[in-house]
Amino acid sequence: MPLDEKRIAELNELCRTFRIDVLKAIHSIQSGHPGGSLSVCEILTLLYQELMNIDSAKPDDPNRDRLVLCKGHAAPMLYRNLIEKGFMQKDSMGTLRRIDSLLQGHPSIHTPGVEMPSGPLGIGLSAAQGMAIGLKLNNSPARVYAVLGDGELNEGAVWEAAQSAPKFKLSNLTAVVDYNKVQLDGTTDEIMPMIDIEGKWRSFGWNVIRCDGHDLKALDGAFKAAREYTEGPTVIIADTVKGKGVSFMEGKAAWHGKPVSDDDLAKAIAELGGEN
Ligand SMILES: Cc1ncc(C[n+]2csc(CCOP(=O)(O)OP(=O)(O)O)c2C)c(N)n1
Repeated sequence: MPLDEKRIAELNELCRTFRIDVLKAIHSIQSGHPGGSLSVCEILTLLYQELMNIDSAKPDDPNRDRLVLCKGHAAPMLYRNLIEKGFMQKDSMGTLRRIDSLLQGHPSIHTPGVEMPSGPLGIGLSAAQGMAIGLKLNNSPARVYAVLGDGELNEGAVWEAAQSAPKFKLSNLTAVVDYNKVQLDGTTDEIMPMIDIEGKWRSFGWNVIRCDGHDLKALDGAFKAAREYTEGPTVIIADTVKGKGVSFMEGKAAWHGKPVSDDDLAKAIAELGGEN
């Protein structure tokens, strides 16, 4: 069933509050990655809050869907989603990046709901592929999602995995590229031009879908098409904006890994319609 307008409005409202909560957590510890957390908000929120078959009461269910956040630095948005699904207590966001916290700067296997540690870019798609092969061998209905950054595609290891997933006809694997066109210290065009991002994946044998990565309806349609494609893996190239939702962060590499000051937080919260 496609999402109805009421559910889209609810999920958009969740996204708005998740953005605020993530910025508050990064502000609180004065460390973290705001830009890439905000760009991946709708992708993660739609998957975790609507589409994925996961239950925090049954974290080891062999048939649960899996998600690998390959761009691990966007961990705060992952954590906020896991908290909403009941994997951790509501107030855990305030412990982000603190010593002994479950919420480390990059996803750890010790964090409830995290399927694969990440931080070093380039390794996640191979891990997701291994999960997809295992599930397929077990005839499991579970699906695996790998969420990558576009700067992450500079890593050669991504393309080793991209090359072999079609060989194994992994129709249970969906990669999503958070295509915000900005990396750590510049635009993707400046650092390592993609030239033809869709053509690259297609030539490796993937089913390629392109959509607006902030439009929940478009994303929902893309995930549905991925589920219906049975010949092999699908990649969704999701056009996004780094820092989405906060005007002074949007499209700026400077907000890749910059702490949020008191003033920045107040301005961001005002724009997002929250309370300081
Ligand atoms: C192997 C590796 N090299 C370098 C880094 C440092 N690093 C962290 S994020 C980042 C840029 C990633 O850009 P992108 O994938 O576009 O992330 P997004 O813009 O979505 O946040 C880099 C180079 C890393 N984490 N791992």
